[in-house]
Amino acid sequence: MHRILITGAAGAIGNVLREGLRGRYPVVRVTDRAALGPAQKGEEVVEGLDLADLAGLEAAMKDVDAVVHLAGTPVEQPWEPILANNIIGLHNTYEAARRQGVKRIVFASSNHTIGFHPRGRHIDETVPPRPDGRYGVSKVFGEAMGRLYADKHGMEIINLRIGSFQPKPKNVRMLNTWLSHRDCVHLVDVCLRAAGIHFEIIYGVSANSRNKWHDSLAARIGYRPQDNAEEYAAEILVAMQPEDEPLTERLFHGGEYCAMEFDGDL
Ligand code: 15L
Repeated sequence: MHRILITGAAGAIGNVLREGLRGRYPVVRVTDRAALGPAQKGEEVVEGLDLADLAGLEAAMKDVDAVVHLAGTPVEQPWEPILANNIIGLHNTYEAARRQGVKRIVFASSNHTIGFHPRGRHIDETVPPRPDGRYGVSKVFGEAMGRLYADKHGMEIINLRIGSFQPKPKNVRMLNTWLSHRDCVHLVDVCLRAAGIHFEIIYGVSANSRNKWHDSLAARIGYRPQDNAEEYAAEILVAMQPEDEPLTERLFHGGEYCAMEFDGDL
C-alpha cells in the first residue's frame, strides 16, 4: 500500500485518521471540500473537492491504492443533502475509484443501517438492513454499491458500520456503541492491510463489555481494540439510569435516530 486517500479528511473522523495514519503509509492524500490546512510530511492535500465533481474525484484518485471514504452527510438530514452527498456523491466516488484502478475502498458505513433491530438482541453482519432514517437508508445504499463494485469489478470493499465515534461515551447507549479514537485508527489501519478481502461488513466498535454487535472478520484481520466504554459506566449511570432513556431510544440499536419523526407502533 503506497498511497492511500482519505475523503472527508476535515471531518471529525477524518481529522483523527489523518493524524493517526500519517507516517504509516508512504503517502496519505487527504481531500475535503472544506479547508485542510498545509500538507504535513508524507501528505498530499486536495482542498475544495465536492463529491458532485466526478472529474475532480477521478483526478484525486490517480495512483491511489486504497480509499477511506468518509466524505458525505454524516447525520440525519433532509433528503436533498443526503441525495447529493450519500447517493450521487457516493456513486461518483466508486466510479472515480474504478476508473483509476483503485483496488480497495474502506467505506464509513454506520450502525444506522441496522438501527431498528431491537437492542435487546445481539446481532451480526448477516442481519438484514433495518435503517432508522434517510441517513441509514443512504448507508445501506453505500454498502450495496460496494457489493456491486466488488462483484462486478473485483474491487475489495470493507464497510465499517461505525458505532458512536466519540472521545468518550456520553450516554447509556454508548456503553454498547462507543468507538474510541485510537481503536478507530487501528481498525481502519487493519482494514487497509488485510489480505483476502472481497466484500465485508465490520462493526466499528471498541471492546465494550456491553457490545451487542459481532462480526466474523474484525478479529481475524487483527483488530485488537484497547478501549472499553465500561470504564465510564459509573459516571454515566450517575447521570442517567437505563430506564430513564426514552422508550424509542431504549428499544432499538439506533437510539435517538429511531425516535426522530417516529409515528409508528411500538
Ligand atoms: C452515526 O453514524 C452518526 O454519524 C453519528 O452522528 C451518531 O449518530 C452515531 O452514528 C451513533 O449512532 O452514535
